[in-house]
Amino acid sequence: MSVTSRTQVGIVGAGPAGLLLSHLLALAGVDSVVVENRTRAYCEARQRAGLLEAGTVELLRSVALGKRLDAEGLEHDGIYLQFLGERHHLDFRSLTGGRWVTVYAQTEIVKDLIAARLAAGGMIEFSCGDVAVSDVTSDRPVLSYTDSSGVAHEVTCDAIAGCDGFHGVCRPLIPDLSVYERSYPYAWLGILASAAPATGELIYSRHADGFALYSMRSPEVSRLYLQVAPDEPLDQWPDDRIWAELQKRFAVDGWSVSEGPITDKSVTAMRSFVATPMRHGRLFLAGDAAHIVPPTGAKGLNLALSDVVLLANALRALLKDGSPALADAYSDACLQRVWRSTHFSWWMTSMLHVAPDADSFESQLQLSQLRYVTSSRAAAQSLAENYTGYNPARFDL
Ligand code: RFL
Ligand code: PHB
Repeated sequence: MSVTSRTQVGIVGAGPAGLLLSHLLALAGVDSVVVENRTRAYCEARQRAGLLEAGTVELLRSVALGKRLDAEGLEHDGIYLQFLGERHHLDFRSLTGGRWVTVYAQTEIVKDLIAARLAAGGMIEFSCGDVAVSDVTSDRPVLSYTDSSGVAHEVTCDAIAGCDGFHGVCRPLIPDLSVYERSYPYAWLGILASAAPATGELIYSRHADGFALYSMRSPEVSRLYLQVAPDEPLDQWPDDRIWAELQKRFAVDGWSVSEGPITDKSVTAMRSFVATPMRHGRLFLAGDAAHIVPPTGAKGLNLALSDVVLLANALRALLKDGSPALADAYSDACLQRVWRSTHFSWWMTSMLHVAPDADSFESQLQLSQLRYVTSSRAAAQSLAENYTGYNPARFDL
């Protein structure tokens, strides 16, 4: 026996995509239920992205999610690119006519969104089991799950949003899916450290021994990444070895990485993945459920949130005005942006990492490209325009 209920949009996944969708739909007067298989604490602590495009910041501000972001986010005017032991600054504001990026961790966005939804009486079911979706080609698709106290539920919906990430249950429900993918022959070892960052802006460093990225979470917390082998065992990386490798890959005269206790350590595979179409009947995919980019371009979270803006506009038109045009255009509209970000992320990744089979010809091409980007205004402008967010999606308030 299941408890039956009704909502307009059933949302699978309480990551940034699912939570923001539920928030935007509520602003548009559309009901939703979010079903998540992890605990709230797990969702709020999962270490992932840190960098928001200017358009993502503007979006969050425009829908009353900017308060803590404005108080605690760190606005950056540019980044550094380092190669051959020299550090070069790219000033995004002057290159793009005023655009910037903001460091504000995904954990904080997720906390803000959960708090906003619960304060508005929104329904988020955490720690669910047996999450399943059916009847997606009918007008009444069904979202079913077992809640944290063991009670089975069946929610009849008008549409389902698959915001359940790369390993979710929704993407496999789309028949005749075309998949485009690439695995990169390296991974990132990421650490979080209680150490004041020694840099005001992110440093992307290409070193002969591999890529390294210096990022941060706050004036007291550093976030750093090292290129490692794809199957690298974490136990090969005691803290001392990590710091020594970081000092080497970021070395410039008279400067060093600031060290402190490491509070989190993990290895992330690098992959590009695009699945199309992103819609089947009344099932719509958004975010990592449909596409993954390697993190070098800092695009994954920003892309997930842009999908959601387009999806919220489309669902409002479909469910409130009975107009299917935006829903019909949804997949193609998302994919244009997805492919731009996929190209940019691939380009940044290929320019900065050292592939295990790379020869000296490839190294020279990378260095030539880095010299070009740091000496030609047109080349730097292209990087800056893509990095700060090309052509942001707008939510129809
Ligand atoms: P998420 O965050 O994976 O959320 C999906 C949610 O669905 C739940 N789920 C299910 N729920 C119910 N039933 C099921 N069967 C379910 N299966 C899964 C999951 O538990 C989860 O809560 O996807 P979403 O919302 O699409 O968000 C995407 C982003 O998380 C991701 O793209 C970014 O984190 C990528 N990324 C970065 N993006 C940026 O824009 N800027 C960055 O600086 C950046 N850095 C990064 C990153 C990702 C990284 N890793 C770890 C992959 C740095 C790293 C290291
Ligand atoms: C991060 O702060 O986690 C981060 C920043 C920029 C990237 C990837 C990750 O390109």
